[in-house]
Amino acid sequence: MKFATALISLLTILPVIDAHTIFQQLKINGVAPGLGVGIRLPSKDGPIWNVSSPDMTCNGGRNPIVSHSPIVLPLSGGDIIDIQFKPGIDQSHRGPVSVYMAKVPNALTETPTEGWFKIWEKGVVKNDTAKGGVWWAVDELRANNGWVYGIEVPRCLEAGEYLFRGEMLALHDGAYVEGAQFYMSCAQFRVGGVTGDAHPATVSVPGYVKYDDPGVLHIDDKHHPLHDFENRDSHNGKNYCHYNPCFVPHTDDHR
Ligand SMILES: *[C@@H]1O[C@H](CO)[C@@H](O)[C@H](O)[C@H]1NC(C)=O
Ligand SMILES: *[C@@H]1O[C@H](CO)[C@@H](O)[C@H](O)[C@H]1NC(C)=O
Ligand SMILES: [Cu+2]
Repeated sequence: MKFATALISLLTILPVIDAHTIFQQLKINGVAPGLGVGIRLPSKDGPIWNVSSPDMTCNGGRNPIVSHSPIVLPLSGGDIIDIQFKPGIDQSHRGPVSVYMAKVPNALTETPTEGWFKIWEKGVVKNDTAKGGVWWAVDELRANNGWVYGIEVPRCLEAGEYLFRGEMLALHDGAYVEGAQFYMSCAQFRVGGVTGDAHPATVSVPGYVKYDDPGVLHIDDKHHPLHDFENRDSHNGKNYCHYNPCFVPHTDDHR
C-alpha cells in the first residue's frame, strides 16, 4: 500500500517510550484498517497547550502533520469505534477523553473550525478508595495499551463526510494558565446508514474551551492551585462536567 512508507518513517520518529501520546489507530466494529490509515498523524506526540490555537482542531503547528492519510473510511450509524493513543502516557497524566465530529464537504481536505459536536466523553471511571481512589478515562486508556473502547457512531447523523476528533486531556498542570495538555488527532470518515434527523448544538474548535473553564483549570475558591485536584470531590466524580459542550448526542437522542 502506498502509505506504508510514510507510516514506517513516522514510527521511527516517535520514540518507543515516551511520556506522551497521540491518537494513531482505530478499529471499526473490531477491525483495524492499520496504523494511521484514515488518520492525520502529527510528527510528535506532545501536547497542545494553547487553547486558542488553530492546532487545537486537528493538531499541527509545533507537531506538524507528517502523515495525512489519503483514505476516507466508510462508516455506518451504530458502528462501534475504538481508538488507540500511542505510544504510552505517563501515569502523572490523568484526565478525560472526548470525541467530537464535524460534517465537512471533503474529509480529506477540510479542517473546519466550526460545526463540532461531542459524541462521546468519559471522565472519572470509578472511585474505589481501596484501589487508589479516583480512576480517570486516561488511567483506563493506559491500562488498555492506549485503547479507548466503545464509541458508538450516532444513528441520527446526516449522511456525508465527517472529521472525527479524538482528544485526551491531561489535567495535572491545569492549575496554571495554559498548563492543561490536549492531545488530539483527526480521522476521516464517510458516514452512511443514518437517519439524518440530528441537529446537535455545535461549537468551534478552537473556541470551545478556555484555559480557565472549570473542567480544565483547577483552582480553589481563593484561586490557589489544587495540586491534588484529582482526588477532590469538587473536581471529579459524577459531577465532573467537562469543558464545553457538556452535551453528547446519544444515538437515541434525536435533537
Ligand atoms: C495562542 O494562539 C493564538 C491564536 O493563534 C495566538 O494569537 C497566541 O499568540 C498564542 N499564544 C501563545 C502563548 O503562543
Ligand atoms: C470517592 O470516595 C471517597 C471515599 O468513599 C468519598 O469520600 C468521595 O466523595 C468519593 N468521590 C467521588 C468523586 O465519588
Ligand atoms: Cu506532559
